[in-house]
Amino acid sequence: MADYYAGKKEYFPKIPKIQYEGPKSDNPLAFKYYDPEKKVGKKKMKDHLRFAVAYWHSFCADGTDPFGAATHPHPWIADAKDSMEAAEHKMDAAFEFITKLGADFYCFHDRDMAPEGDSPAESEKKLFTLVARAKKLQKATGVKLLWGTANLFTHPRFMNGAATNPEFGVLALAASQVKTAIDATIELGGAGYTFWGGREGYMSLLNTDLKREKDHLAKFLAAARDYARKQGFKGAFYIEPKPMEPTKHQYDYDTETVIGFLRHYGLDKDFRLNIEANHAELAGHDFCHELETAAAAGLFGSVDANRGEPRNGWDTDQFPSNYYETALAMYAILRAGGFTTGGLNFDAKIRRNSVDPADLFLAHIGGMDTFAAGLEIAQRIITDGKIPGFVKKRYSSYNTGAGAKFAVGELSFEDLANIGNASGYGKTGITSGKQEYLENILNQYLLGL
Ligand code: XLS
Ligand code: CA
Ligand code: CA
Repeated sequence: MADYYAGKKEYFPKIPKIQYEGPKSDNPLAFKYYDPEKKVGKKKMKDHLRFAVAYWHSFCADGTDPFGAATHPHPWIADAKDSMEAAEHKMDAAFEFITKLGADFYCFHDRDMAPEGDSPAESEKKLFTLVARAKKLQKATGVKLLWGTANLFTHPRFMNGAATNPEFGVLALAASQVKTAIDATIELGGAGYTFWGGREGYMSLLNTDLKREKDHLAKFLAAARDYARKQGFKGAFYIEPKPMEPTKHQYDYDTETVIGFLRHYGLDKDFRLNIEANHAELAGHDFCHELETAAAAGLFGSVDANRGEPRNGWDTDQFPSNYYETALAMYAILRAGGFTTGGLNFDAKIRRNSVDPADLFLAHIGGMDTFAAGLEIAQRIITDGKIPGFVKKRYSSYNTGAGAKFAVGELSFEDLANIGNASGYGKTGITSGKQEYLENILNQYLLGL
């Protein structure tokens, strides 16, 4: 690590390596709950949480919003002679940041890492120049790639979609881009590859053949999978649901919709869900609802860790700070068996007016602490056993006798009706759900931090 910094320009010179100092620390640049080596249950915190920094928000976004100019001038592009040198400096800054923060992973889009060229071949060359640099930096720092992806939404050619574009030519260009992004992901040892269908949806049904577009999307995904597997990629493919924005309706609306789509097209063996908290909210769901839904289908994969602003109807991508939400999320994740290829990717951006150089660190520290606290609380729920025990007991009438027979499909509908007729109404079903009792217990865990 010392070698890595030797002789290099530092982009965050005033920031030391972030350390764990515990809940009583008043050092803003220290972890209060995230203690990477601490064991929680059977694994270390860092292995449970697998934190990743998102290249796009942290090193490309500059505070621009639809109403105003950039507010985050990036020092790493200021002294660059051209866009390739700027991309190199940005990468150095990114690895310095990730290393000082102590996150183990990062995620990127092709166009975050390298600028587009004048032809697909030139774009590929540019990307691979940067991929070679990233490979060296990964080796020097120990930082790993959680997943790669292709940006199929920024360029005007994708205004009518990428894999769902009514023009075949655009779909083919999307394939060329995804092929290169998959190659880059493989070269960097990525544990996964994500598809977020930014413009895979529609603005109006008056100009859209919905069935054809979904069929094309499925064919595109299957072909991309086959290519990656042929190249030896063993990682997971993720679909990231989002209901809208930038389109009015996206085909990967929410987790349940994506599960139906994957199963309908036979893609559920290779594809998993990458669930984003803010997108869950836009779909009208709790974050933990989306996680539980994916886990129930055996398709849970990875997480884009952020939060929305409940009073806004758009994708604010804020850093997580609500440990009630992260506790319930980690409870779902632990019960799903935890992460294998996936992790917690901070798909989040600092606010437009967060203009101090330290703000990017503070945002990530807060996000990591919030998830570490969530993990500890989730583990407490499981170890203490009251809540899972209650749920188990709630369904216990399906464990023996006729209930057990029903659960394995051994009773006909007439059998069921006969059992109902024989039992009569009585007080059947008048049983407390105990929600308030359970909420009070959860609060005890939360406050006992
Ligand atoms: C945008 C998405 C995007 C994906 C990756 O809303 O969250 O950033 O995570 O393309
Ligand atoms: Ca995301
Ligand atoms: Ca988002």
